[in-house]
Amino acid sequence: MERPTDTVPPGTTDSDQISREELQLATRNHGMPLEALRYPVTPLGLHYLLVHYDIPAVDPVAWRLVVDGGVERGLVLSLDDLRERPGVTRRVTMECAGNGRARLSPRAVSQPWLVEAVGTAEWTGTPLRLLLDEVGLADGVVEVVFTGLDRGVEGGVEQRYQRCLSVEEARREDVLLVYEVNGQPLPPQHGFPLRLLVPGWYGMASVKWLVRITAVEDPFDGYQQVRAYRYRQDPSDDGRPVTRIAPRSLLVPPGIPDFLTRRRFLSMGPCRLEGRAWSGWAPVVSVEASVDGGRSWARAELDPPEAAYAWQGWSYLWDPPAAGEYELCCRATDATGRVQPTAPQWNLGGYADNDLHRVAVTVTPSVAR
Ligand SMILES: Nc1nc2c(c(=O)[nH]1)N[C@H]1C(S)=C(S)[C@@H](COP(=O)(O)O)O[C@H]1N2
Ligand SMILES: [Mo]
Repeated sequence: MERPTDTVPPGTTDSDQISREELQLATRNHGMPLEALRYPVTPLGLHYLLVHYDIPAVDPVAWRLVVDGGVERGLVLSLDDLRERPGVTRRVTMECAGNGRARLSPRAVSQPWLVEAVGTAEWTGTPLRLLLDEVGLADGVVEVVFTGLDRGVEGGVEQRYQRCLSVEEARREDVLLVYEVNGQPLPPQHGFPLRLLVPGWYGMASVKWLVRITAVEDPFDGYQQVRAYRYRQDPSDDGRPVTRIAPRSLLVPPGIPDFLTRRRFLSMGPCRLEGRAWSGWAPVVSVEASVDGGRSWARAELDPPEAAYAWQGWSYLWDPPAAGEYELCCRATDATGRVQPTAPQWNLGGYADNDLHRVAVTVTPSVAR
């Protein structure tokens, strides 16, 4: 579904051209090259990256985490204090809420993701819940606010990057304060020395460069909570908050790419299409593949989930009947019945656009070497 009216709301564009501002964001941040879908755990450096402002340079010796607000016993913790607490490692797929944004029309002028803002990592940290139990939340506390060290101006508002969770969500046993990824200390760009990890939610909830956790008795009204990350149809609409990850599946583009267009060339013969599928709401229960742009579908083989919030592998054996042009796509359904739509569901910020991943392929009698 394209936007039903022909007006272009503020902050969006209907131009086919990517602006210099979008390019500037796209060169600072980066997606996961789709061939990296082959790895169950994304090698560091291939995991997608999204940084709103600047990457802070943090001295780990001087760094402290402050836990304050409506708590019985406030705490100030060093990195060593956190590392001495009970540790857990979880395999979690993270995806940016703006993934798919650049395919919408009009599109929000922001990080212009196509489909590649995703990655899966082994995150190690200590459960937030244990820390909240230790400090003791006061009776009237409704939310917990997480503050990053990074500062910037967004929508005309100077701010630190901040997000909140309800007490219930913050006390989920799988929410972690993370200091390692794939067995190494967090690198600067992924939140060194400490980040929040909220499995199942879009990436904006997992605050990086964490310095403060504050229990609050009034709903938090920070920019990233009440202005950004809302599903809205027009700027006057308060919208609904963006929370969990909608189901999506991607496929490893088969064959070899054309350098500029990335159209694929594949020689005749059986080809195992493969990819990954995930949902933050529930496990994926089926993936279907199509080789005719979504007109007809066949059930793919789906691997069982390896961890509660990690993507699942899928594959489909395709034997092209003839040389020619094909459009491959895939579609995931999760256990709640949520399924990927065949066309975008438009919203102003370009969030959670999980319509089909389409890959154009030319099947040739043989590939030139
Ligand atoms: N402090 C802080 N935390 C942040 C952000 C940020 O800009 N600053 N970006 C958020 C967004 S929008 C996403 S999608 C994820 C990206 O995490 P990654 O770069 O480690 O993949 O971090 C989130 N946490
Ligand atoms: Mo994001």
